[in-house]
Amino acid sequence: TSSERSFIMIKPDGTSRQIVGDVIKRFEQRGYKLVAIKSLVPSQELAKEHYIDLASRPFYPALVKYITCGTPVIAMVWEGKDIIRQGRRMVGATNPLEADPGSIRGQYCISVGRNIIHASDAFDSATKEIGLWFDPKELADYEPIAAPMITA
Ligand code: YYY
Ligand code: MG
Repeated sequence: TSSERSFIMIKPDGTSRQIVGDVIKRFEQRGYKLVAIKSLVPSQELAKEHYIDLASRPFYPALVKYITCGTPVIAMVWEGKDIIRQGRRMVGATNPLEADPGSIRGQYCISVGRNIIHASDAFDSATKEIGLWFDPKELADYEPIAAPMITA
């Protein structure tokens, strides 16, 4: 639906490598609406909970360490038609070596352990992640002036 929302996060390597502007530009220019954004260094607790489904995997401790390394992440909520599925396509495959060259991972990285960006993978995970990273008061409700030129 047009009000579908996804949680998109630039990871510490993406912030460090200064691809923040490009990521935002891609989602803006595609026609998606930025509903919330903040820069923060996540706590261990937050990072662990975000990736809780992967807790039994061997890379989990290294993943949490990387997300909490001290360089900020850029947490965002984007909204628009099919944003969850399209966000995954725009981000590209988990392993950047398998990612489409036009995707964000396919353009900017080569290692699964430093793949620069996160995107929710389904409606349920998007709902969970948005609730985990943002207070409801932080989610803006507004209409971009170009909206009728983006969705008919
Ligand atoms: O959703 P996505 O980020 O594409 O992949 P997930 O399977 O949810 O894994 C989350 C995160 O874990 C991935 O972006 C990098 C890391 N990871 C890893 O370091 N090594 C793996 N073999 C698989 C995932
Ligand atoms: Mg995932």
